[in-house]
Amino acid sequence: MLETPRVVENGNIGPVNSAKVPRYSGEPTFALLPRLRDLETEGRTADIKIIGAPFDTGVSYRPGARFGPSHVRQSSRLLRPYNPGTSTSPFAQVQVADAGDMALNPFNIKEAISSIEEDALALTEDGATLLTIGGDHTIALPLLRAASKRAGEPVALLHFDAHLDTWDTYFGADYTHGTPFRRAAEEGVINSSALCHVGTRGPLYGKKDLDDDEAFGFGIVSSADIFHKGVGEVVSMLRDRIGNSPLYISLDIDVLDPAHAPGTGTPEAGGMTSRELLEIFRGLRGLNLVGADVVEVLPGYDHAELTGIAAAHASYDLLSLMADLRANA
Ligand SMILES: [Mn+2]
Repeated sequence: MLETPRVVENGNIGPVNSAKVPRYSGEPTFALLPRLRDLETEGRTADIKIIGAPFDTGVSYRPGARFGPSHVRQSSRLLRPYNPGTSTSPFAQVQVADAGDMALNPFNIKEAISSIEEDALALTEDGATLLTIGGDHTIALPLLRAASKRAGEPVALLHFDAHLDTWDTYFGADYTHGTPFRRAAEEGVINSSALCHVGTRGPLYGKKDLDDDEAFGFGIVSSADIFHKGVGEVVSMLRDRIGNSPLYISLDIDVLDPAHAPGTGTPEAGGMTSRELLEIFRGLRGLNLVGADVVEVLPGYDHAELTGIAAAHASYDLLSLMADLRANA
């Protein structure tokens, strides 16, 4: 690491210095941040860790999210250290590092789910905040289990997605990318009074899908609501619903319109723009964000890095919220 010139502010080791090394060269850690293992070699650790979860054995339609982490990292090379959207320098406020990828069994969903929970707990043992890049949405269940264990209570959830992901089973399978939030509700790892889907749209199997979902405690701010009410009103509704609860944000990139994120597993027309998504995130500043994931990026269906760039920027704004919260704690 010492031979790579880096931006260092407030004693925090930041991205590769792009005035000295062009951003398209070298290994693509997220936002060209240091690797966690390099920091640990120097006896340091990180306040915020970015971890890849390359797993897509839970998908029902297009496969390929196992290649999401490496694609989002590659698409994150152009991110710069200062975020004008929040007027903060997240990588200077706290130490942020790329922790690499989890090693997940592609032939055994239950084993992979257990591995994700164990790895998430190990990475947060020192109090770090975790941002996980998937992977299909199956990974949210073990991440929510770990987040609620660390929080010591069920966590609030803002779930950005075209879909509810509270279905029961698919082809008899309990653990899929369409069922994580029903399982999380059944297991009691999410706070039934502080749950909301954001950006949902598209056809359902029937009205029962919505009735079941409501019974678990979920509110819905649909994609149409965002269009009709606007970002400001949506933000204030979400803030009211979440309050001061420990909050987990799960972002399925298919919440964006396919025009903004074509490279995803189950695309639906009529989604929000990436501008709306980033502005909603910025409106959540100060909420007690304890963890987040960004899932369902499929490079095989992406074009010109559209989806990868949207996921990288969404991740950057989530990191900005986490860094600001920790710096002002
Ligand atoms: Mn999903």
